[in-house]
Amino acid sequence: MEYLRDEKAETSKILFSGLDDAGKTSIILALQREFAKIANIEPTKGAQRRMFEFLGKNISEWDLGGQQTYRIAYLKNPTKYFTETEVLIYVIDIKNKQRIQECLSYLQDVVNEFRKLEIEPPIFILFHKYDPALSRSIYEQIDKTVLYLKNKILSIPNYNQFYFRNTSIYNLSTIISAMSEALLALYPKTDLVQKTIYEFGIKSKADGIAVIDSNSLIIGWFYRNEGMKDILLASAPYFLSLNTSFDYTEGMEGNNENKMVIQRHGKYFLFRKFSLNEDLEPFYLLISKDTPEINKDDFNALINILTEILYK
Ligand SMILES: Nc1nc2c(ncn2[C@@H]2O[C@H](COP(=O)(O)OP(=O)(O)OP(=O)(O)O)[C@@H](O)[C@H]2O)c(=O)[nH]1
Ligand SMILES: [Mg+2]
Repeated sequence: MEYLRDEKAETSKILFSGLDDAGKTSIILALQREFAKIANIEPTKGAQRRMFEFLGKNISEWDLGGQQTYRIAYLKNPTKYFTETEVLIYVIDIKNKQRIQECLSYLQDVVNEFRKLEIEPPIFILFHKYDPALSRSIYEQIDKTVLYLKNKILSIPNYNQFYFRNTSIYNLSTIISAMSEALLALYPKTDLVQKTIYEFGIKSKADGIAVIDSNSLIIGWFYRNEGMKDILLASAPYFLSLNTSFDYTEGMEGNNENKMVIQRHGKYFLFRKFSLNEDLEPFYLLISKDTPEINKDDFNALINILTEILYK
């Protein structure tokens, strides 16, 4: 892992921006399943940086506190804050109609900075606080605001890199899929990985598959219907937590296969740890199927192909 950490070219910068109170830090904490910290969250002071690894790349994550004084400071010093951005996550509190114009205006400011810096990173617009179980009239209102914002944003001239997602920290799968997609935008080989996992899904007669990394980010998936997708995305991080709590048995290896199986609705959900490269963090396969086994040869073939794609 060390040789990668030293390699500057392997670091990608991902920026979280938006107004104060939008939910940026909450999203970052939700991804880490730090729900207790979200309960006591304070406004972020200035830029908070964190490094983590994703698919062998170092990701430098910048959480730009959104209070007005900070926003002004970032715009005054664009080379410090916006330079070399490879992905922007722009978070909008979709429930706060009063601040929609302010929100659009700041997005425009950020896009202008990108233009000046001559970069055009993909911008993932998160319509955030799109919480589950709201009343119908609230959803109707929110959907109207979303539509209005989409139109406005798509009419920003000469910028064609907008992607829209609805998210809520109360629906973890929305956070995980939006963040995974944003990070996968950094990888040219994403389609190949996806195709490989898809083919493995068909071959193993799976109902669904999610391959995640140790931050519960999804690197590839396969599912036969949307319901299965939601189950897999929502449960994968909890399988990961459960797996970590059992990890103390690692000292007793022997025939420890590092596999967990749950039976539900006549289906089996298997969770399995695997490595593609000894120097890097492991990955995890979550697969739903009719039998509690995975064909060893098919699984080994999957590992070989993924290694080939990602590390050769
Ligand atoms: N209803 C709802 N509230 C949320 C959601 N995500 C975050 N919040 C709340 O929004 C408030 C602000 O969240 P933060 O994560 O601190 O917002 P921020 O964008 O980091 O704010 P700054 O650091 O000031 O820029 C907190 O009270 C969170 O509990 C969500 O999905 N739904
Ligand atoms: Mg914050």
